[in-house]
Amino acid sequence: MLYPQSNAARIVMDLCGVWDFKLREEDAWQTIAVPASYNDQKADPAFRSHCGTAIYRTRFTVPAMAADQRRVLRFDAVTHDAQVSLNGAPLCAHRGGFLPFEAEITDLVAPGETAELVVQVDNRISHATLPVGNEGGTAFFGSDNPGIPSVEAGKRFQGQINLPNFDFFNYAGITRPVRLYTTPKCYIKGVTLVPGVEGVDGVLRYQVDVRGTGTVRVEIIDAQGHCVAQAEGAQGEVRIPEAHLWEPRPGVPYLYTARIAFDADRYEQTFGIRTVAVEGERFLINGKPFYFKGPCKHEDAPFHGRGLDLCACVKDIGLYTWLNANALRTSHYPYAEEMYALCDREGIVVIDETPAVGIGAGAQQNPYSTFPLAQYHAQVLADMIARDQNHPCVAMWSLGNEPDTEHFPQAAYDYWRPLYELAHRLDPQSRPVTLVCCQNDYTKDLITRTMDVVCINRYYGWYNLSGDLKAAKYAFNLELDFWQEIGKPLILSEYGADTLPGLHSTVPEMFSEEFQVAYYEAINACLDARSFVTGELPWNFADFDAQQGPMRAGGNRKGLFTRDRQPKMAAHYFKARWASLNRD
Ligand code: BDP
Repeated sequence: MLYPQSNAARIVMDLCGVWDFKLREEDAWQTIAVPASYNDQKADPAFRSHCGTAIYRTRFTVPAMAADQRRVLRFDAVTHDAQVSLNGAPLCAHRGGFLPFEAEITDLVAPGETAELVVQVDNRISHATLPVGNEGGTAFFGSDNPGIPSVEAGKRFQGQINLPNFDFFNYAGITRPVRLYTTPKCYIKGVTLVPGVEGVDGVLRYQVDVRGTGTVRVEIIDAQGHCVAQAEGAQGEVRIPEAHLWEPRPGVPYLYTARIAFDADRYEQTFGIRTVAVEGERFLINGKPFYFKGPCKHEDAPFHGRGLDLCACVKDIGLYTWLNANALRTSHYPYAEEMYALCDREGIVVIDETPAVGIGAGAQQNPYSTFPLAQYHAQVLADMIARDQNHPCVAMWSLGNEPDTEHFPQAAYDYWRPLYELAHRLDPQSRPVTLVCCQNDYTKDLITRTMDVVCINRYYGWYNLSGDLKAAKYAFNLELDFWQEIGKPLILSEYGADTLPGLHSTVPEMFSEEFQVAYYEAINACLDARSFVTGELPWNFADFDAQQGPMRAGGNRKGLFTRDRQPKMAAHYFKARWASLNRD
């Protein structure tokens, strides 16, 4: 799905602002900011603990000058499910909170007319949603003492609760922009660009999906604004002589633009010329070994929750540069499209992840046969690839995070392997594909080892062997011996220690800033001794909000930065390490 663009042929009208909102049909309307999660916008605790549907309302006028154009309403993300109506009539519905959807309204609202737009959002999570909820189960952290009659009665008293099977706050609402955009009647519907390199030249295969009749013309514009190649036809190949490659930091993330004309329509799609491949134990970008350095993130900020905040995006990517980082995993869902555009420009390599987090975590029974998600998961994967396929920053797809792969290893294989194959089939660039595996009995796991890159989340020295870094190193090294035999590149895709800023100790003990540094020094020493390790992604970039529980004091505190983006000692440690680490 193309990102909305305003140009000589198209208009984009931003519908963001302060909308009407209510948690329940019978409530009075209140004010709410769009885009943003609704949960932290009011002091009322009902906003934070709400479970179920909530209602947004606004009015907009279709510009009279758009009379001859198609008019489309686009929602970049509504978390998690949305039902949209226009002037009281159902318009469209969408399942899943992290990908865009749109509906044409050309024949529904006349130019110059004002329409009422109502969006009902549903924040309920369950075994049938991505991310996965745990209805009827126990909280993600804490056993809830099963079997004690009074506790069981207390759980029944709690009534309906929205238990996440994941460790981030279940923020909800209209979290990304809502826009009305126009196109000519004959229009460009999709653009697929596949860059390649031949000698010193770039070769771009392209395909333009159009509606209506006309001729497609493509011009390739370099970063200085010069046309360096052109072609005619809805699909074909252009050669870009002596191409500048898109290189991750500290290279030059050079971007070209494909300027596309079709009848009266126009669309400009930026792209980079670069190749991505896995060879033996190496991850290659432009044929050169690439080592992933950079913390995993969340879309999370005070007040906004998971709502798009462009200033926070720029600030965060600026801090990646400050850290000498070159990579980011979009844990645990596809991020806002603006973030990928930023990473294209800043040279940050992205591992793009579906919202499949927590499938079967803590499962007593085979989650794959009990809660069939495969078809929906495949759809989400397809939509994510369709949305993000042209971004040069995206170097790998992640099918999901920390599913059960240990207790039902064959069922896990049968579930994830077709998704792996689907990702390769759907992506015209056939980028490497991974699945991020939970700390478990890796000898039983059958699927992780079949991925192009082995990604493992490990908490030796934190959740297990807690505080004992010598034992943590010993155990982690034993596991690394196992993976070395598999002969694939390995990324340590999460590792970390909760740390309270300002808590210091001369003897590094858990939760102190000194311990966080000592923990990373210990684990990194293991990584530095293994040539098949091809990346390190500390957990997490910044402290982030999570469901309350006995393991979470003011959210998850494993950030290298605080939630308001001030560095802990570990941020300085990684800044120095990544400045001198030379593993590419
Ligand atoms: C990992 C999860 C991540 C959590 C992290 C933690 O992938 O979402 O936040 O543990 O516990 O298992 O900090």
